[in-house]
Amino acid sequence: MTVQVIATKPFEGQIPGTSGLRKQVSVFKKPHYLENFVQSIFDSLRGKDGKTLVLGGDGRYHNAEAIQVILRMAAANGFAKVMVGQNGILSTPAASCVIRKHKAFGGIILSASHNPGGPDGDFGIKYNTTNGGPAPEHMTKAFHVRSTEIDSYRILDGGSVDLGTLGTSQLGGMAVDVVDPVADYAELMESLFDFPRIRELVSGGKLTLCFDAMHAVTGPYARDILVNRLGAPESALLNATPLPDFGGGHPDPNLAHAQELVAIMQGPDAPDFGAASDGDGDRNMILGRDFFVTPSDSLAVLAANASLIPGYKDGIAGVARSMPTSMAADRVAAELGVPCFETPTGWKFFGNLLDAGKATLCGEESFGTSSGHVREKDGLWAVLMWLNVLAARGESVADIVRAHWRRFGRNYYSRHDYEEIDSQAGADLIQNLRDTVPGLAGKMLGAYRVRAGDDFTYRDPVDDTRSHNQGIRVLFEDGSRIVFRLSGTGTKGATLRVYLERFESDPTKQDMDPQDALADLIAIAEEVAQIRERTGRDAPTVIT
Ligand code: VG1
Ligand code: CO
Repeated sequence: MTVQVIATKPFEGQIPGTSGLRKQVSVFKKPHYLENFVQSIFDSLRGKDGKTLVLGGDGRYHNAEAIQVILRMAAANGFAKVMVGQNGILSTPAASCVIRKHKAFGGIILSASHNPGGPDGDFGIKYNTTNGGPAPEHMTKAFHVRSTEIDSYRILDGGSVDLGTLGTSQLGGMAVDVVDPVADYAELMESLFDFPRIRELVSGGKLTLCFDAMHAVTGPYARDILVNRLGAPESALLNATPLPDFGGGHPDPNLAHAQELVAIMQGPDAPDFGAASDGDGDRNMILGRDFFVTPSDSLAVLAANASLIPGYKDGIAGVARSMPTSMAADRVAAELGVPCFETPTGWKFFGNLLDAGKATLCGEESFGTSSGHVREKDGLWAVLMWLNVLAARGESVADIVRAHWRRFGRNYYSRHDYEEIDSQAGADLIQNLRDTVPGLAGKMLGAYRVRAGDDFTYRDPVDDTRSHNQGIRVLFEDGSRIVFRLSGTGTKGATLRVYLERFESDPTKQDMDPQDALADLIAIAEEVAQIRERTGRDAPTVIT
């Protein structure tokens, strides 16, 4: 086997978004497309020679072929070893765990997360650094810059690795270690949570549960942890066989896409606890019997109850949430006397806070929650955290959340997505808001007085870097907010996200349907952004 240097030309648009480079499979399958981007990553890394790379993906269509290509490229680019998940599988949080545990140089995760898969679906690639977390912005920008000037890539001229068999083999001069994708991760989970206590409830049926893996990567993880280690019956798992096209569905754990689970949780024999995870296993949806826990509330509830959990019994250093995530967690942090950080959307912004020990728990409204145990959001971690809270408190999901509202107040919250709108219309809508919202300060919109309007800029408190244009905010005097931003993970047209939030301190008014509670703000959002006129849409495509 020899190293080949293959001539190539740049592709336009190899720009990583909120979470890596995501494109349709048909784009990734163009000759040299994947290779160009992988070489752009490798060319941007300093000090990788002789080091270990972690490699795996969510098992979607094109995963296995792409892994073989990346292995041959890693061998031709100076890595000493690649640790690859068996059959090319590693969930996003498991990859983060493996990088950290084995002190790897970094890792490549193949996933388009919650985007559909299959020949007509999406594919994606992201790079994680030595701390196990997504590459920070200055690195993703460097990958893109390199992709615009690339003229060749390096790859072995042959050789493939049997990904089905655990153990070490050689590829050119590089070692390839095929590792169990679940073992390290499951061990980490066992170190954080009270498994004997949870097992006592779950195996005896005192606490019934249903977990929907949505035919995505978490199936094997859920079987090992929930069934084998915690004694839940196999029937507690739904769609636990990973499929390359996720069974044709959207592997996105929300009320719109996890309908099978939602129906079970609303049915007459609903279990006590329901949960789902996404394509690459980093998202979570938490349900009680006929009860939906918004991700923002979930973060707040977990922060308030963290001291009940073995891994967090000494308290938390701080909480961090993405800017559009509701401010429910801020109230808990204030009561605990710890800081609450507000970051831009995307997990890469939590890394510095976690590395510096400033935050312990992090969350996003988009069904993402995690802690300092890894540097990614972690779907099954959130499930186990909730199960441990349920075991410790002996109350139902709904009772715990309602009691939380009574104590802290309720942040009514919803996100309205307008998917696949015209890209130019989306850009114009945001530009118009950028120009006009600062002038709204002091004005009345309906019954709400505007305190301020801006386009969010983040200053990282650890390294002082700035990130601009992270979302248009309309902030009202009573603490309500409307946020507008364009998605950075879609692959077709543009997706407008509108985030709505209103605080309710009156316990007698905390049990409304969020869409009713937010109706005034929904109308104001339409008025301020002229959504109908600019996008031609009179309703969102997805409401979460
Ligand atoms: C979305 C979510 C964001 C999340 C990102 C990646 O990004 O809003 O909170 O971090 O997806 O999640 P955007 O730019 O489309 O709003 V995942 O599970 O795709 O890795
Ligand atoms: Co994901």
